[in-house]
Amino acid sequence: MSEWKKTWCNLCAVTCGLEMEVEDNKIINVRPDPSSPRSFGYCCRKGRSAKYFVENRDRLEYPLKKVGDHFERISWEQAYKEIGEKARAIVDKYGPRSFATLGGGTYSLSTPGAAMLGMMAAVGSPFNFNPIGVEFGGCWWSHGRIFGDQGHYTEPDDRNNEAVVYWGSNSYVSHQFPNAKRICRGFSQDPNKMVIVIDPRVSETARMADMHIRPRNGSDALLLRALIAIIIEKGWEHKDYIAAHTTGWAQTRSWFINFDIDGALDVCGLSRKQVEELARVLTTKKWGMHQDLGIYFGRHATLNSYLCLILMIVCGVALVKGGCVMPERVLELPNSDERDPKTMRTTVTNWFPVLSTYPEGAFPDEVLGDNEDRFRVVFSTLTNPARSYPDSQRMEEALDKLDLFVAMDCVMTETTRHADYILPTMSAYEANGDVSLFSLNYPEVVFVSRKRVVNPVGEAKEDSMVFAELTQAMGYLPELPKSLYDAAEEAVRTGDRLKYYFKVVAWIMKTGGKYMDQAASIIILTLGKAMGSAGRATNWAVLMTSTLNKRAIMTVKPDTKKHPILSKIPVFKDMCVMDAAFELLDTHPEGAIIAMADEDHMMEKHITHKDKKMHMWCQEIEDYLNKYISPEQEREALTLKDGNNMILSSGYRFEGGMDNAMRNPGVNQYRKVYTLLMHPDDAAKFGFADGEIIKLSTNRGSIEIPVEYSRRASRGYCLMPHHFGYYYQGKMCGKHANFLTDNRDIDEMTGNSRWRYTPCRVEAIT
Ligand SMILES: Nc1nc2c(c(=O)[nH]1)N[C@H]1C(S)=C(S)[C@@H](COP(=O)(O)OP(=O)(O)OC[C@H]3O[C@@H](n4cnc5c(=O)[nH]c(N)nc54)[C@H](O)[C@@H]3O)O[C@H]1N2
Ligand SMILES: Nc1nc2c(c(=O)[nH]1)N[C@H]1C(S)=C(S)[C@@H](COP(=O)(O)OP(=O)(O)OC[C@H]3O[C@@H](n4cnc5c(=O)[nH]c(N)nc54)[C@H](O)[C@@H]3O)O[C@H]1N2
Ligand code: SF4
Ligand SMILES: [Mo]
Repeated sequence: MSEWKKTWCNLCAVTCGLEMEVEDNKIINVRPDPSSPRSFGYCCRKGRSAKYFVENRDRLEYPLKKVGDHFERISWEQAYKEIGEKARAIVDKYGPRSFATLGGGTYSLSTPGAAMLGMMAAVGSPFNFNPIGVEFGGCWWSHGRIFGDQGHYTEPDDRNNEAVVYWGSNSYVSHQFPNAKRICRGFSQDPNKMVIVIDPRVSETARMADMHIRPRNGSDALLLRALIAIIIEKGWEHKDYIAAHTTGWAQTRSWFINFDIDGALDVCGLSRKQVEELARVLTTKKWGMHQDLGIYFGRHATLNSYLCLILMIVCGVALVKGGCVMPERVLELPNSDERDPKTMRTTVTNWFPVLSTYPEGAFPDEVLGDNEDRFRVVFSTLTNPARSYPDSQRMEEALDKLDLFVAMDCVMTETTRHADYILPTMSAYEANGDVSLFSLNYPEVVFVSRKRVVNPVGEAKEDSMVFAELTQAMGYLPELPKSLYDAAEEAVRTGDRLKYYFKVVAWIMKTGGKYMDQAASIIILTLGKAMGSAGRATNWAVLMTSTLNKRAIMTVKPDTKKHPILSKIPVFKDMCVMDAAFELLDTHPEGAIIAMADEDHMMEKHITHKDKKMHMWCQEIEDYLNKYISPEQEREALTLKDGNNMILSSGYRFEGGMDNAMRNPGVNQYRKVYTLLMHPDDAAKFGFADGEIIKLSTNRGSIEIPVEYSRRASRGYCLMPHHFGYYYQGKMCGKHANFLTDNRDIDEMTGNSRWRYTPCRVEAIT
């Protein structure tokens, strides 16, 4: 007998609601969940193929220890004892700088981060690397400077926008917001709305655009500077808005005065008429912008993200209804400020964090350096940096050099292969309670506590539990008192979790606050065990400490019968509200709307500078503009050199691939997907036949790959996917794009990889 169960897709940040048909503990069918308040009965092809993610013949079932050149099965007890002792001895000898973590959360699974951050605080190391540093560094740094907060970023208000600009984003394929296909199509078909795409090639999204601007690859900085200069030249900037809500406009304006607009547009390969029309539309319509990897992984990534925000402000659409809004967050990470001398920088490359995360390109050099306190102990989870970080060769060399590398995953990967210990963790459909850091609906704040769909394989544990138990094994957390375990049992029995909460707080206070940072682990070890789920307990802890209620936007009301007194006392009312939200989610596997963004007070709520103004001017940006962004310099910088004859997009999204999570080749059965997309004109120029296997080289390596004639590529710009180069059942399928990339080819300001602009050489195999 089969049964349909509700869950949320784990394959991208959107986390669509899914229903899975389960028989004999196997997922046999997947369909979108119409009752999902997140995605309203929508899911994409990856979501429908989610069973390929779970069903993988390389699933990890038991803890493994590397012995010589192979792995041997060991018990969890042995794993914890050995890892705990070794890790602690190294950290004690070389100091906290020798410790780092990779991952800790993906776009769709974020709970493990709580216990992991606790462990890092205990060690005293801030060095974490994860997708925030991979892609959002420049964008969120810019938000930090302009709005004062790195953790909330602008997205289109697609219900009320008159136009949506996709800048360097192929959302029709890659999504990144709920119902992407429906929304792109809806805008495209509505005569009163516009889709504007800024992308050098005819992507699937560009194909449905009302206006498609095709700048030369890598020339976005010139385009942005010229576009804003045109707006100012015409006097089209929104003067009242700027006067009311910003500081620093006079200085910022000077960046665009006397700028050689025509020279710049000539390098971009665009006509002034076309860009003036874009400027006219942007200054007369309410629009939202979704920027993505064409910007984040492009040349001048941080500058471009910054100028996109300046553009929004100049047009008067930042933080206004129908313009660019900021979705609320249940979970928040601490902001970072590199100007604060207390912010720790990496030892070798001197990198700073953005929103508590360091740029991934720095990692290999922080291990391969010969300083005493180089990274020596690394724990990784929910990531595959041996493929997903730039420069697979250097990354693998670094992983091999570590004194102790502990990797967690649900499958054997190119990263786990380098570990001294591999710890098996559950897949999203086996764990309970997981959530996504991202809450992408607007104005609704939709949250979930993902429910178990199938039973875990072998001895797999939840990531959060492993971090909590390892923190104990490393001696950073003592054996907890029986009273806390009893209180947790009672909380589960009676449903009164607040009493338990106070007991935990009291115990932490009794120890002089020493274990404050370990609160998540303490809750996981006690309440998590009592609930039978570390994820659910973390989810509850996350809600209890969320700032949502302080923003006065919660729609969930506390159960006043449950806590007749507490629910009336302001400081405790927050907790009662958030606890009620947990209860609501616990009984609604499809998720629930727990709060509504305050659309009428966006600036007040989301600008955290004391003066509640947007700070437009920034010294670093001014210096950078002066140093690099002129037509002459850019023309020279964009000229191919060193024997290179094309630019490569090292990675792009197609429907059947999901970063490194879709490893089972079954998902792309009967499709030819491991190819280099090349414009037929280029292919003809080089004399390549469609399907011909050619040699593709960069300064870091060479691979062989079949050419695919495609009008989705643009002249001079070829694209290869980043979904290959995995071992499956011991055999490697294709090569990963990161065999060709350089971890030092990163944005100078915040360290994003330049993966959308990799100079390369294509040639026939002789
Ligand atoms: N199917 C699928 N969907 C996914 C993923 C996946 O692996 N597979 N991954 C998810 C993740 S983690 C992310 S971050 C998102 C990313 O989603 P996207 O950013 O939409 O993904 P890309 O395919 O890299 O598309 C970037 C676009 O930028 C364009 N571009 C390249 N160079 C330039 C340039 O110089 N200037 C401009 N303006 N544009 C340029 C490219 O032509 C391309 O159309 O996708 C998510 N969704
Ligand atoms: N060249 C190039 N490199 C890129 C990109 C590119 O466009 N080009 N894109 C970059 C981007 S935008 C991103 S976000 C990163 C992503 O890169 P990473 O952050 O490293 O994430 P993934 O590659 O998706 O790896 C996720 C890992 O987590 C495991 N995992 C996934 N779900 C679960 C689960 O539910 N349970 C358990 N236990 N394990 C799970 C998977 O098995 C996989 O090994 O890659 C980046 N790398
Ligand atoms: S859009 Fe993302 S979350 Fe939704 S079904 Fe596709 S992969 Fe899953
Ligand atoms: Mo990403």
